[in-house]
Amino acid sequence: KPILIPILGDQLTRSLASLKGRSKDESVILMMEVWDEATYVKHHKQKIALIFSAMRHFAVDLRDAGWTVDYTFLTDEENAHSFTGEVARAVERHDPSAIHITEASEWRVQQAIDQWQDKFACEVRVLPDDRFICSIGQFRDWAEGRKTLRMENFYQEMRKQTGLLMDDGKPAGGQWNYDKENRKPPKDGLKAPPRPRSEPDEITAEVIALVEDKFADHFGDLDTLKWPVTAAQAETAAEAFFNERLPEFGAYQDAMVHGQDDLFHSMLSTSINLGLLDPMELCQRAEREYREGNAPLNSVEGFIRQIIGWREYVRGFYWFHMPDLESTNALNAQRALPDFYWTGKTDMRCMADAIRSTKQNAHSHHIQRLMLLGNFALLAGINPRDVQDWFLVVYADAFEWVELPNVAAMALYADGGKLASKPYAASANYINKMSDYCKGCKYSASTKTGEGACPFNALYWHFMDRHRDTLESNHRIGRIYSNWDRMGEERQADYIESADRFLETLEPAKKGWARYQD
Ligand code: FAD
Ligand code: DLZ
Repeated sequence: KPILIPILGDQLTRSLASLKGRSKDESVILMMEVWDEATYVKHHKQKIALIFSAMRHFAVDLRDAGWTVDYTFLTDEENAHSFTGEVARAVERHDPSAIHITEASEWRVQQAIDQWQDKFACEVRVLPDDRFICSIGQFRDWAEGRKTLRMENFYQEMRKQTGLLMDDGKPAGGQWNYDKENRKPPKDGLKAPPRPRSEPDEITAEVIALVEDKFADHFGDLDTLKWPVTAAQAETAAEAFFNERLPEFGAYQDAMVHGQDDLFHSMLSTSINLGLLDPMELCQRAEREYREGNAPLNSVEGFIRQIIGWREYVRGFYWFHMPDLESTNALNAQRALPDFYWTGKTDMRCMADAIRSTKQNAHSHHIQRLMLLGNFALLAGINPRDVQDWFLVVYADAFEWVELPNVAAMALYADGGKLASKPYAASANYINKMSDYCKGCKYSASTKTGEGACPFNALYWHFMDRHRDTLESNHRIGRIYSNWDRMGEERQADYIESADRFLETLEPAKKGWARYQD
């Protein structure tokens, strides 16, 4: 009897835990395109096409390597359209001695897998996903009993554990974190070398046609799909990043430039999340670039921090706080998501550009996600459920384990400060400093209230004022209230009225963008 090895859409790694040590002759790999996964939210068209194409390419790759792969296509007539239903059908077909699966990255999927032992007569073995450097259990051990969880402390542990950028037990260059050297404003005409684009082959073209046919009313452009769909393509993309963009990555990590969608970012998140690239190998490679003198420490440390710091931290945080994290709303934000998040129709030039990139590329870079799209939602008091749905739908790299902590906890402070020490709230001043958006905008960044003022200005003080009870005691933010108090009642009222007037103009999103059952 064979061992049945289901491989999920974000487990496309030859050295996956459930494949390690398995004999090709005695294993059947099961891969499943299922309606339930393609529609639990109405994913961006590119995201579905990317995942299906990468799955189909991986199945070919496994077969070429001698594995037996049982692959369910979305259009197969008998498709049960859920993971559990498809595993049940495969159990009938193959009568396996056991099912071995690598733990799911998402809570929702793992909940279903946890039922399998009661459903199926054979043994069900769930293996830890060792593509992550810190296991779920290790994070729990680290987190339990701590009064506050902070990425920086976790990150230092990860540096010590991995030995990355360590010299005789000390951080390379003497500091753990070069964040202060990651905030260079963009100079005029800042441009990065273009990244390699993976042109669709026959498999991808077929998938694109399928998505056009079955998911026509989902958000996003499809003809611009250029994400790597194989490990080899992802490797080409990584190579170009290390050779051409890593040296400037650090300095311009927080910069935003109109129409420059990638800047010096790696654009590797889809490949890492799907399993096409190994995060630890990428970090080792980045370190080599530093040791060989090809890239400065602020770039290399910044890149490594994003991966063994933030990426591992949010993953551990997600499992530590699920399922509560999904419904947390510490600031009691109740406003509906504005329609312009879907249409891009707003006079705020920065928001329009970030949404355009989101629609066109199924991607926007970190600082656009955090300090534009997230910041606006935070200041305007958009309810976390709507914002989470939007972020889960629109990005090709969005899987709940990484999307939810970034959105609910980092961007919206909906966890009340478990992840971040203060809300990432900013007015137009920040956006103007870190981007070229404000120059060509209908609104003026320097005008604080009234006609023509950038909405971020009044919204910022509206937010601070309405959450004073919660935020004033926060030592990282509390002192801004003395600025507020110094303004006097008339000026304060001006800010509040300006923000209220703007908030009244926001049209709530039409139903049906994010979920079928809206
Ligand atoms: P780079 O800037 O080149 O960074 C290198 C790598 O570091 C990324 O590929 C990614 O793997 C990792 N990384 C960087 N920041 C984070 C972070 N905050 N959390 C986890 N990993 C990080 N990332 C996702 O992969 N999926 C998401 O759904 C997602 N949603 C986000 C939502 C919000 C509100 C915010 C603020 C951030 C979100 N991020 C998400 C993190 C980050 O924005 C993306 O990983 C990054 O923009 C991907 O582009 P890149 O590969 O060019 O990243
Ligand atoms: C996101 C997604 C989509 C759209 N479709 C599939 C699919 O048909 N089959 C599959 O195996 N995975 C898919 N995924 C990824 C899963 O929803 C999910 O993110 C992973 O299984 C992680 O738990």
